[in-house]
Amino acid sequence: MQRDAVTAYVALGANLGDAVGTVRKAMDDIDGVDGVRVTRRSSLYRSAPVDSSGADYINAVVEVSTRLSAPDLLARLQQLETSAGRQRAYRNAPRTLDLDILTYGAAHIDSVQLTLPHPRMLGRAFVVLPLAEIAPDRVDRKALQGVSGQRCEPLGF
Ligand code: PH2
Ligand code: MG
Ligand code: MG
Repeated sequence: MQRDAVTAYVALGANLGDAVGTVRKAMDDIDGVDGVRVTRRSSLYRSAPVDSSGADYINAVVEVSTRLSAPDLLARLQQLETSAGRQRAYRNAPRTLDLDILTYGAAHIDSVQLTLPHPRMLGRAFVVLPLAEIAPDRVDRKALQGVSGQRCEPLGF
């Protein structure tokens, strides 16, 4: 039996190489995964590294409708990170592509691989601003105010 489609949100980030091209392509690649459809795309944002180093990041968020389980979705996203040349040198190292599941339906998950909802999502402008653009009801005013001091500007699509 096929599972019902679940709405999930995925954050995209990159700050090595052609970050704009990588994030745009990643949105198409996510849509190309079997069992995953991208239903909304935020604009791209340029943001200052948070607890990280190197160039400014390019960030965005997409909404997906998926029939994959959360662990299967994570595994497919990690394959896309690897295909984009991602190396895991150290925690928060500059990266060619980072794909983080923010929420998966109403699921609360706390496993070694995956914590959902993403524990830091509402404290980061580079997640809160693009998420508010495509899913305003998922971001309250307090979260927007909380990140207002972080540099994060929209670049368009
Ligand atoms: N990702 C991190 C750490 N810091 N900073 C910005 N601006 N954008 C990111 O995507 C980002 C970060 C860990 O994944
Ligand atoms: Mg991340
Ligand atoms: Mg990640």
